[in-house]
Order: sequence, then structure tokens, then C-alpha cells
Amino acid sequence: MRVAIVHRVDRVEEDNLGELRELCRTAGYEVVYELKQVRPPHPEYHIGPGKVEELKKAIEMLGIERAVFENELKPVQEYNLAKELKIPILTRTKLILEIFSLHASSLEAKLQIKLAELKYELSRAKEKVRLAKKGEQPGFHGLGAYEADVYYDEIHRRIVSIARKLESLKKHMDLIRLERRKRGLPLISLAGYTNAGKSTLFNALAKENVPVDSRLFTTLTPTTRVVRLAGKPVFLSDTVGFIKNLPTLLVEAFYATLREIALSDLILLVADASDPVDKLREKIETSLQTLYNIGAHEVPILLILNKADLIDRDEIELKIEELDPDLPHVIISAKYGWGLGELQQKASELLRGFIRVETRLPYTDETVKMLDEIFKNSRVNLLNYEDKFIRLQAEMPIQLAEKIRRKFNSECFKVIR
Ligand SMILES: Nc1nc2c(ncn2[C@@H]2O[C@H](COP(=O)(O)OP(=O)(O)OP(=O)(O)O)[C@@H](O)[C@H]2O)c(=O)[nH]1
Ligand SMILES: [Mg+2]
Repeated sequence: MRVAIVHRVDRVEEDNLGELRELCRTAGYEVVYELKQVRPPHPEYHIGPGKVEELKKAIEMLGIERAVFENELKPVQEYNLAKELKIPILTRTKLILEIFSLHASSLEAKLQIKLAELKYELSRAKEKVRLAKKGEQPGFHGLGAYEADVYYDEIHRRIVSIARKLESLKKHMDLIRLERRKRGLPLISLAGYTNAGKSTLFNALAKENVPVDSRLFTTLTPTTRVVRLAGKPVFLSDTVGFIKNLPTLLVEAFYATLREIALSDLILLVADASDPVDKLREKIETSLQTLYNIGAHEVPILLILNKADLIDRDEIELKIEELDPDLPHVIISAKYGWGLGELQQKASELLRGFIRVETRLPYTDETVKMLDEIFKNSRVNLLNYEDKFIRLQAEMPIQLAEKIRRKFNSECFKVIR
């Protein structure tokens, strides 16, 4: 489908057509016309009437089937544009919703998106029905038959029903939470701008095979695995990416998913180091802001500068100096597995929740069982089978250490700094 993209900006504002083009490509659209205008929003069309004329000509000449606006449009502006241009009008929010719905594989993600779509529709329902009664328009099709209140109520009813279904579907997260509580292992979340390489890194660390793609928002449903970071077992989660101006509706719909990031013990904030420094800064800032918004500001962050294979290391160092982030960082290539050792080392240093213990265990059946649990849930640094006991040095979750101390009531149990 051939589309035109449009961004109206204020005087000092930069346009965001590059990212909008990427979003269109992700949705399967071919961008054949771009329009930028510097002006305050026009009440009727958002862009100026002169630009509407220009757009109309381009639509006829180039066979354009949709116009995508970076700006949020009022229902009346969308109505007027559809009437003049005779093609459906999309906004960035709608486009992102469309992409999310294309990529949603799990029932939970599908419902979350449906919920966001319905909420978006609800906020515009009454005005849209009122406008639709004036005549048939692309995008307003069929709405004229509705009474505004009936349409509004119907959407509202569907929202309530989906919210209820979602409530009973929080299984993935609940199971993980339970398993985590049982094993006492910390949670590390991969976060960052969409397309930064989070899933590629997840696959490298977890020896997994979650989908990776150069288009945006490939991951919508979180995946969690137990992996070893520098020998320490942790839960690692790959989840949905961030984007500038992520529609609030989507943040709300994905709140349960995003919230899990806020409950992590460490965040690996992945960024694409091959981006020009201004883009890189903007994406890191957007990511930090999003983390702040979901309440994750107290979780320690390790900045991962990924895609180091695409750019000189010196150049990355220069960028870091220019960015001067307050965060510890590490340079890697997830695709080629470069720097993963250093990443594990640094991540493991930032992880709270593990303590080093030294103890002696008696030769009993109980110990055999316990050793199994110790191997599963800690990093064993030394295990010596001596004459009367087994000497153990390990780094383990506090919970497990506490269990050992209680079980063997060991006087020789020592926590080492
Ligand atoms: N050259 C290079 N490409 C990479 C590297 N890591 C990831 N990529 C590519 O970047 C693109 C995005 O990778 P993903 O792992 O899907 O990124 P993501 O952050 O999970 O993206 P979303 O799930 O869509 O938010 C893919 O085309 C990857 O092959 C890297 O280290 N070097
Ligand atoms: Mg991904």
C-alpha cells in the first residue's frame, strides 16, 4: 500500500519523518511522499489548506491510498482531511497500534492491544459519530447509522469485558514471580529502544531463539529464562521495546508487562551504538524517561552499547564522552558475541541479593539433596570433600543461605564480605 507521511512541526521542533518512515515500513506500507510543514496547527486540517491542496495533487499523481500523520489529530481534523483527500487518515498512534496488532502473537498481547485500540476509539467516539452523520467518509464509514451514546456504550462494554479477560491472563508473570520467590533468584530485564538488539542479546545469553528482526516492535510478549551471568543464576527477561512518544494508551495497556521491568534487580539498557550521537542521546533519554514513568528509577542500570561491529571502538568511546552518561556501561556486539564476558562481569558486580558464604556440610542424605539445590541456584566457587565434612564456598541468594544455616544449624557457617 502506497502512503504519504506528514509532520507539522513548531518553529524550533525537528521533524520525526525518518522514524515515521521506519514505522510505515514495519507496517508494510511504501512511503512515496513526505510532507513537512512549519506552522501552528490549523483548526480545520491541522496542516495549512495550501498543504492540503499539495497533498491532494500528490495523492492523485502517485496513487496514494493513505496519509499518515506524525501529529495527533482531533476527530474534526481527521474528518475534514478524509473528506478533502478521499483516503483514510492515520495518526502515529493508530499506526503503532496497527503494528502492535500485526506482531501480537500471544492472546495476552492481542487483548492488551485491543484494549488500547478501544480506549483510543472511546475518547473519540461521540465526536466521530456526530461527524459521521454529516456524510460518509473514509474512516468514518458506517458510523452514521449509530447514535453517539449507543456507540460509546458498546465500546465501553467491550473494554470492560477485555479488561476482565486480561485479569485472568496474567499467568506468565504470576508463574515467574512464584518461581522467583521459590528460588530467590534475582531478575534482570532487558530494556531499551525498539530495534536496539535486546532479543539478539537475550538469545546470545540464554542460548535461545526468540524472533529477531530489523523491523520495529518485533517483541511484544515477554520471555524469561534462567541464565548464568558470570556463573550466577538469574532470571533474564526480554520484553517490549520503547519508542519516542509511545502513545500513553499503549503504555497503559502494556503496564503489566512494563511494570515487571520496575520490579527487576538490574536493568540492561540496550542502545544501538551505531546511531549518530544525537539519535543515540535521544533514544537513551526516551528510554530513561520511560523507565522513570513505569516506576523503575530505583533499579540499577547497566548501559549496553550494542552493534559495536558496525562502528570503530574509538568512535563509540568518543560518543560516550560526548554523552557523558552517569551510568556504568559496556560495549558489545550481541550479533557476534563480542564483549559478553565483560557484560556478565559488570552485570554481576551490580547485582545485589547474592552473598558469599563459606560453610561445612556433614555427610548426610540431607546434604546430597541440598547440594543439588545449591548447584542450581548459586555459583559454587569451591567444593572440597574432606574427611569429616564437605567444605563449600559459594555465592548464593540470601534466601538459600538462610535455609542452609537453618537446616544444618551450622556453627561454621560464615558470610564473607
Ligand atoms: N550489526 C549488528 N546488528 C545487530 C546486533 N544486534 C542486533 N542486531 C540487529 O538489529 C535488529 C534488531 O534486533 P532485535 O534483537 O530484534 O532488536 P530488539 O531490541 O529486540 O527489537 P524489538 O523487539 O523490535 O523492540 C536485527 O536486524 C538484528 O539482527 C549487533 O550486535 N550488530
Ligand atoms: Mg525484541
